[in-house]
Amino acid sequence: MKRCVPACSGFLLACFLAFLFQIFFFSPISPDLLLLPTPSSNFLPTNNKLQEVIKLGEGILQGPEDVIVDREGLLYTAVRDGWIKRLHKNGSWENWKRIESDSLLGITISKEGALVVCDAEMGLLKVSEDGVTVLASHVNGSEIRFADEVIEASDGNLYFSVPSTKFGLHDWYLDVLEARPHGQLLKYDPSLNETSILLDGLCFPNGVALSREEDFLVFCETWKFRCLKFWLKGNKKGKTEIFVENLPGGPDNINLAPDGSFWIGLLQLVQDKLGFVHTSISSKYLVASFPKLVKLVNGVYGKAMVVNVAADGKITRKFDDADGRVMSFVTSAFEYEDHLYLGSLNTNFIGKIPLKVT
Ligand SMILES: [Ca+2]
Ligand SMILES: [Ca+2]
Repeated sequence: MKRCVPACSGFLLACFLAFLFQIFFFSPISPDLLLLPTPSSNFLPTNNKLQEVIKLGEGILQGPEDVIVDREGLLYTAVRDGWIKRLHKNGSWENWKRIESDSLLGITISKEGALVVCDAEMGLLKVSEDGVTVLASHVNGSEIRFADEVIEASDGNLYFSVPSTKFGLHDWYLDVLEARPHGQLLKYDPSLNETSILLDGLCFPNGVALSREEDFLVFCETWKFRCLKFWLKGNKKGKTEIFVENLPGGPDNINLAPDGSFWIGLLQLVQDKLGFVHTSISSKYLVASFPKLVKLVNGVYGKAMVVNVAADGKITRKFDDADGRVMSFVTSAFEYEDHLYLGSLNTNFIGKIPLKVT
């Protein structure tokens, strides 16, 4: 019995060392520290307005990540089973086109009326009545694995984001835990059928929008809690500057509003009280090794928030669901005819709220 004690403790010590070895040397991440937003006047009070949404298409839309309305008033969204569905003005839903994919993300409408779709496996796709065409699948010889959001300029150029060249859509939270810049902003030029890298080394670039005058792009760096401007015209052409920072959540998709402001879906990236994980390298190693811990730390399923940011970068309005009772993981907000349409990766409907107080 006495001889068993040192043998047992030796065995336990060996197990513990093997566990540590596994966590540190076979980790999927090589982490850096992450700075979380600091409470400020940017953090408008909680109003739980997103608990009052009208639910569109409830039960038939699994994870409608993005939403857009075309000139005729048809509303489009792409859902997890690969269907692009559209809502007619008379209130009926149509299964419009299907793509063999569970990873359709951002969508936009092109001038010619086609839908441009980001797919986190195949790249940038064009979907029209004629079918599906791959516009961009490679850049500089590398596969585009995680296209996220796209916007078309009036000259036909498409600007789109790749949040991470290291992690895919289903491992996106590992990119947050790693907190190193693996993202790109890309441009697809249809006249040359060519894709190029505009910016590299970005911190999870997600939503992309154009200003009303198309003089700059705004793109969101999710785990930097900020959106940046990339100038397309004028004497700052090619330069990048901060549009809005220290947002009260990680910005996902962004859409231009009719008044020139922007609507941004904000993600609660960390569960309340678990922020310390992002400021401790060893905690990051530990969490990244266990998918259940990753899910526990990730806060996106517990809250929803959208903000309106004026063209000068000031946050003017905020709607939220502070405990995720009706909506959580709201990724997108699109304004159309005085209503806001809300996409989410964790609902089975699109939320709709009136913007004018009657
Ligand atoms: Ca979009
Ligand atoms: Ca997105």
